[in-house]
Amino acid sequence: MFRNTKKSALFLQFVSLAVFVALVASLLSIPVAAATTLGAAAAQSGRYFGTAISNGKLGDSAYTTIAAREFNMVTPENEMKPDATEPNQNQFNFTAGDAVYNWAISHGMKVRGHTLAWHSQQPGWMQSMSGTTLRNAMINHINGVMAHYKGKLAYWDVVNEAFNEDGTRRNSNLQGTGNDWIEVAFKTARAADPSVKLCYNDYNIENATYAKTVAVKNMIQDFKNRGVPIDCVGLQTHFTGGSSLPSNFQTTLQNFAALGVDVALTEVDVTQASTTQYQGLTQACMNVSRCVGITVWGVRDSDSWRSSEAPLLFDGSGNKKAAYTSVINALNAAPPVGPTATPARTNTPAPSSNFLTNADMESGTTNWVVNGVGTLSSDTTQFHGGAHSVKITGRTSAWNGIGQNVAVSNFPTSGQNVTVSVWVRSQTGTPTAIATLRLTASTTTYVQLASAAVNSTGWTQLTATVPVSWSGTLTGVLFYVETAAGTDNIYIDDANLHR
Ligand SMILES: [Ca+2]
Repeated sequence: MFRNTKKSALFLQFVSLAVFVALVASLLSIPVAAATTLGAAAAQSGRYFGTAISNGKLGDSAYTTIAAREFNMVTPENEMKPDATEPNQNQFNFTAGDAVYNWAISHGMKVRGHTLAWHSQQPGWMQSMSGTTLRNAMINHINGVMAHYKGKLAYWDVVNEAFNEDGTRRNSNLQGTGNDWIEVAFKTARAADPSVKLCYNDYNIENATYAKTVAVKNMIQDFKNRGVPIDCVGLQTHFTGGSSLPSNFQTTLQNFAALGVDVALTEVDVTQASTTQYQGLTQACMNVSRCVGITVWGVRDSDSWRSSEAPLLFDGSGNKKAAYTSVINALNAAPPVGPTATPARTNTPAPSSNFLTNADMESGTTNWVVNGVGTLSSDTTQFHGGAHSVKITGRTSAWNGIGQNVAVSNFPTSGQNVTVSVWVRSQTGTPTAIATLRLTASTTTYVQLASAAVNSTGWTQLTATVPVSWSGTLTGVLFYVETAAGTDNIYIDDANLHR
């Protein structure tokens, strides 16, 4: 067991020296060596740099060599669109989507899913549908595709391009099913995979005062106000001659971020790859703390849907263009993340939507899990709201309880406050109920959120706002309700956990 003691001691000396050097370097503000790839440069400030990847080009080694070297996020260019994933109704096909996904994962990259509900690139059978039939087909499509990729993706573009340039809704067959189709899509998506961030994606929403931008902003504000789940906005950022980088681009990003959503540039390409526009769009993202990353829509100019305009960062021969240099320099100049970095956010973010799904327990025990030992059941004799609660019986330890795994992505930084509210009732007795978060990072941390004595004659609310901190990379979050010293049977209902 102690065979490696000497090696360990040497290693510790090395670590001590490295820590000392890093400390001196930080005290003297010695710049860190600039990263030499787009992905590594973006990662220094906690962001990603991605590209669209086409399954048909994965056999092109010049293409895959650049993509594997430069990027750390992948968006399948066409392979997860509705016509690709459900070519015949209720017959799903993930062959091409999986090929891109597997290529990305095998190269250490994350994946943005694109896209679930869109007026374009619908399969033929869907194009001819309308009304309730289409609405149900959309819901079934979201459920079918998201089930396949459940827990695997970083983001999903749930809805794509739903607005006209004048800010009205696009007159699509989906819009024809009712104005609530977008929120139904997002609610369906949240229930299908609570672990993935859900985005609205559109083009020509880069200018803060443009009617379409304002309309999307108003929709997100409305969703936030009413608790419709939405986590992010994708600005496609296709800059053409008639639609180039607006001077208020950073304001646009800040306006969206102020609503409590992540923002991302999702499909960037620029006519003739203008260096000033590429520098400006990158800098705007770096200046907004919730701008989480940039994706260019293709690797080389020859891979672009606008290839005649040479809009990307690599030429057709795979050479880095001047725009590449302006982008990587802006990425490298962004303040690094870490304990010494100054938070760029100055305003308090808007409250997030509820991290918990089936929070009213009206869908039985769906998404609720046992922490430790016990049995969950959907109870119709006791409920705080609706007609159901979730009950746990058979606990053998005080820490056993009713829990739900929460997406790590809901906790972007350590030290933020979360607010909890959950209603609890005992079957007998008056135990003290405790709402707790178990955080899995470099060590496991338990954060007691709220506690109260509960009883069998009524419902008691546990509520509080508390900071949540951990060290290292957060890999798991479990919310659960236990009792302090006993194995009581308890009911919970109407749970809410949000930032
Ligand atoms: Ca209920």
